[in-house]
Amino acid sequence: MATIQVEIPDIGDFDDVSIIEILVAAGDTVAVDESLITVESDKASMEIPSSHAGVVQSLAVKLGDTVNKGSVILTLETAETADASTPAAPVAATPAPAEPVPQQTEAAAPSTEAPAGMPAELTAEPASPSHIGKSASVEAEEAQQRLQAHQPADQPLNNLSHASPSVRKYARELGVPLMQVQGTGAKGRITHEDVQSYTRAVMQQAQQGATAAVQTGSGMPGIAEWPQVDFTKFGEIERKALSRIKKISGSNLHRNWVMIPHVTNHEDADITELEAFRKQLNEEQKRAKSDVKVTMLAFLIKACVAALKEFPDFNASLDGDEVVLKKYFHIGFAADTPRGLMVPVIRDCDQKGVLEISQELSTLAKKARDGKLSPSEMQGACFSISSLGGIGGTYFTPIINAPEVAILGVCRHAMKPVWDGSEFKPRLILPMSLSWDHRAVDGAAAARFNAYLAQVLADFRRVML
Ligand code: CAO
Repeated sequence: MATIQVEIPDIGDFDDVSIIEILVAAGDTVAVDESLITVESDKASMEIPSSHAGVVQSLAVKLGDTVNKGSVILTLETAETADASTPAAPVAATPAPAEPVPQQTEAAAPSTEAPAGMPAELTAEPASPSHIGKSASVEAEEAQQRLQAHQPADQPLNNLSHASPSVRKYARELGVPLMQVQGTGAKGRITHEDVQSYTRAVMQQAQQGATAAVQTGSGMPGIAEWPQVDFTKFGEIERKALSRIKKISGSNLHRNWVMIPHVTNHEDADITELEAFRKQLNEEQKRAKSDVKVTMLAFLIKACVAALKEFPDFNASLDGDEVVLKKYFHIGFAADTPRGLMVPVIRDCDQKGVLEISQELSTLAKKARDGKLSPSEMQGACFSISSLGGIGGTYFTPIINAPEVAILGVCRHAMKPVWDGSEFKPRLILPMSLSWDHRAVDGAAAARFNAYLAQVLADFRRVML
């Protein structure tokens, strides 16, 4: 243990500089190179870093004091043996009125991310190497050049901000453009509080904008405001609150539709033999007094598992610059319930037969309709199917259920004349629509997926391949 006095080091051609910031207090633990105070001359401001690590015993200076080389800043208790007094570490000068420049220390860094709504060109610059050894005038010129790069054409270059290096560092880390901050300190100096107030105001504005955009569906540049209509002018109306599920699924669907580049490929599957087999299976189930009823959806789930195995890019999720390929086969299915749309998930469909899947399908569909699905029964899907077959329609565009990359929509099958090369034959045709995320897969893969799926449904023995 040793007690040392940390002094102002040789700071070059600067005499009688004023202390404009004290960055530590008695009892603080400081690391080597951690800034202790900020001093300012009429040419530049600079932070004085600590030469040693230790605990601050007492401060020998106060705000506004004038100091020179050798002035004692504070007394430090260190773990090492040292001379009774020692100058602080060497420092680099920062021209006072200039663009923020990186410092050597990492003090006071709550976040490195720019707040939402900040223009990208005004966010933090990557830190550059130390400035030690450069003269204040060279730094001033470099800072001026950096400033020019960011300066909007209509703003005069002499409109420079007045702030200490630590405030500049803080602003840079938050992505705050200092030129837009109103200084409330002495002589208009920008303080930490000014940077915080600016950030708070920008965040509030961004939040208000986002809320308005969600409520009106607009707020994006170039998109017209949502029409505000007094419907009572045109006839009688009734207002009903949206159900909780409608609100949740609505905002998820909106996000997925807006954020995923959807493409939908349509395909017809000949399910003549499969439907005959399904009917036969249900007869057998009845005779066996089983309560399991098999619908086309159970076969579709098995056929989709076969297609996902064949085309693993569809059994995937995007995660930043990576694709997550799943080795499991959990399939979600859209269920229409009185409260709104829900998507229960049948797990490990590759390990289950059509009868087991049918059983689970009807249990989960009933639970969905009764509002009894647990969150875990709606999680973990790799791929979803939306079947409107029991209702009607031909083709539609299902919305992908993020973070999945594809969804299959099927409509009502119909008997159609199909040319077999010599004559038209009546065949039962199932219309299918596959929506896929163009970031994850491309059109050729989607066409192959659909063609394979149709082949499997036309000859279900292929599921075993
Ligand atoms: N073509 C013709 N008939 C079909 C068919 C198809 N593709 N698919 C099912 N059917 C028949 C069934 O065989 C059944 O007929 P029977 O009663 O004569 O046997 C009838 O339609 C009703 O089937 P179902 O709907 O009860 O069962 P399912 O397994 O086909 O579907 C479920 C279950 C939960 C998916 C369905 O009830 C449902 O909710 N579908 C709506 C999904 C939805 O809303 N999608 C849109 C999402 S985007 O808003």
